[in-house]
Amino acid sequence: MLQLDQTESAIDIANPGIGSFELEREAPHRVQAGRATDALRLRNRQAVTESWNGREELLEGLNAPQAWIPSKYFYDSLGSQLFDAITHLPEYYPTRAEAAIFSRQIGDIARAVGTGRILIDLGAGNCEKAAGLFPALKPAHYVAVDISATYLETALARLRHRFPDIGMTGLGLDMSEGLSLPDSVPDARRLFFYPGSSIGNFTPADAARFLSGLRRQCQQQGGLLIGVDLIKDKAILDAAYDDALGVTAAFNRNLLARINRELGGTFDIAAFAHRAYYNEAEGRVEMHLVSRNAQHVLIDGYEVAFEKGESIHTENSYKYDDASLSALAEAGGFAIEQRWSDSKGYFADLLMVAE
Ligand code: AVJ
Repeated sequence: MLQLDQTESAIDIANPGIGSFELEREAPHRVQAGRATDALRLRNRQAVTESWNGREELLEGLNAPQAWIPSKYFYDSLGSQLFDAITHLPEYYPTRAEAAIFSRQIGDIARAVGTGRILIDLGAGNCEKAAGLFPALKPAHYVAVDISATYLETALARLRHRFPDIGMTGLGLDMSEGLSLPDSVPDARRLFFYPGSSIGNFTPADAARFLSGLRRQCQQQGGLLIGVDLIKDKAILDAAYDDALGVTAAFNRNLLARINRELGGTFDIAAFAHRAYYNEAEGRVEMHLVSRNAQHVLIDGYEVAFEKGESIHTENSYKYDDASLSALAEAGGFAIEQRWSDSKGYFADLLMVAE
């Protein structure tokens, strides 16, 4: 357990649960910024090593008829940086398409959303997407939520200095276990921000459940600004998840490297090939790691065997169209108020309001 001395009382670190942390400070305290960061880094290291609380889930998944690994495990420090690199790839259009929407249509978005809201950023990462909206949306308070606490901590520390008037809260937690906001977050005028097509990792049924959860955490004036990737030509989707440089392959294989690093696994990383393709029937891109030969692996003393050609399913990335989006909003208790898209119609951001 991390001990905080009295000089750090300016930061209130609660412990909402194993593997999560909370950092909150209403105004920047420049003198103590360095110490505050050190304290959080310690706390975070603990969060990272505890994040495999699903080791049984992992072994069960690897032993299932279709082996699988939950995609939330992509995002350790290296994984987050590899994903960041993906967003710069020529083939990976979603990040640029959404950035174009946010830059060209920001006036329109700000008019629809309104200012002075409690902006709750779900999967904040480096917080840059939300920060880009601050000048137009002028949020009263910013709550950054991310599974990678280490990444979040650094980002928030920087952001505080750039926007000293916006109160900020950091929450390092796994949202797939349900989102519960601390009492310190005001419950009026909440605007959830869920950009980047993160919703695509959920099956449509789970996505609807996730939205219902958000609906329960906001009042009638509550809203959701959400980014979704749209159904398009299979060749474009295939390339976006199987780039020429092999960065997505590295991102995918990092899962195995992470199991080796953190759980003492014995995966031969080179013995698994990256495979990604758009599954038209399911409306999703699937990522797999395919065993190049018959092999077995030890994880913490447990043996897992793979046949030649057997795959480990590592991610689903669902793509939407207007019909499936309307169905999603309705199932989650929201109504679509406005929809913005990029010039190619590759990506959409929607303002959904609580019904
Ligand atoms: C972060 C889940 C939106 O599905 O496009 C990118 C993750 N996986 N390349 C996506 C991802 C492979 C990404 N999301």
